[in-house]
Amino acid sequence: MIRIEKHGKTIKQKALELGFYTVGFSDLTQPNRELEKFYDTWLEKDFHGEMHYLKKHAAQRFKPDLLVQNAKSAIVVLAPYNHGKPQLTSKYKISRYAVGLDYHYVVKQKLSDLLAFLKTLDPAIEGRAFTDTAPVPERYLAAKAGLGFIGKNGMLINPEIGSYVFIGELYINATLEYDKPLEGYSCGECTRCLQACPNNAIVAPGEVDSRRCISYKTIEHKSEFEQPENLSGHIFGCDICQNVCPYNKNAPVNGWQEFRVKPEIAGMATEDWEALGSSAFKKQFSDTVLFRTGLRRLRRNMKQITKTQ
Ligand code: B12
Repeated sequence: MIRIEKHGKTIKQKALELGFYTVGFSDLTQPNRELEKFYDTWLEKDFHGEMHYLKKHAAQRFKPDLLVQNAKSAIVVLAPYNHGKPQLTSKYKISRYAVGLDYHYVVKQKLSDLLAFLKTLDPAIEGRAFTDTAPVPERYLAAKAGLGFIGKNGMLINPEIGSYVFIGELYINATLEYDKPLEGYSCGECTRCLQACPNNAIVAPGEVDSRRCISYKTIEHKSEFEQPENLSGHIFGCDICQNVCPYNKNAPVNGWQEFRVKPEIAGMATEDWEALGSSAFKKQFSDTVLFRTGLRRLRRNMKQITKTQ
């Protein structure tokens, strides 16, 4: 058994030095049946829509050993991306998390640096870095590590900086002294997010039916739209349920530089988007999350917005 409790402080300090806003430790060895049931029920209701990978890899999600041999702990971090509402030339809206560099690479790189640091403390440490890249219950682990609470919009909300944060984690084969969930924070009586969602995607506090969510419709939905869809002007992602959240009202604009709006995105006029060809798309956007979704879906979304205006 590898025990690194005595290095807990040093590890946290290193994570902050790397730029993470906050960091906490979660135990991976205690299954949470209630959480598993919540997830299974969510899938049974078909709330995942066409995201078949969520069902296919459901077993791995609650068996950390299937991702990292002898997984004992998750070191969970938050990477802020808030730079305020993106100032875009075009009428087409893009959510805040998508206007800068692709976070999968940016956050994973810093997590790899953290893992390299852990290995200097004990060469026997093995681990893997994730950020939206594997079947990991990221919001649950972040809440368990005391980094925030789950809001009615389903988001992990940090009471100090709100919810415009990515969650990342290292699964490692060593034990640590674990953090406790935050106490005393909640949404209270507030239901602004439930009311603001144009498609009523938040079907119950903390429960999102993806198929109704604009983020899902614009990014994950694969085929043409069968019926007129209200995308509220978004061609990629959606921030409505976060924009109205009081915890984000005075959220500091402390996003990482990498997540600043790319000039290529800010400067694109509506006509530029509509005329965008595949080679220019690749050249300008291959380092963003827009590229993963592809130009075909973006064009479909533009068409839908124009049609329903
Ligand atoms: C699939 C997915 C989506 C889907 C479904 C979203 C959803 N709400 O379930 C779609 C495409 C709609 C989506 C949209 C967005 N996503 Co997304 N998405 C994911 C992904 C890959 C899996 C989420 C999932 O499994 N959902 C199923 C539900 C059941 O689980 P969950 O949301 O993870 O967590 C719930 C449970 O854990 C439960 N819970 C927590 N603790 C406990 C404890 C107990 C005992 C119980 C019973 C339940 C419980 O509460 C949570 C909310 O319902 C994660 C990455 C990951 N591996 O986790 C990113 C992730 C959740 N997404 C993220 C982001 C940024 C977004 C968007 C903001 C992007 C955008 N601007 O368009 C929106 C937000 C929409 C919203 N309000 O949720 C971030 C969220 C960061 C944060 N602060 O919370 C994540 C964590 C990626 C990352 N690494 O940063 N996403």
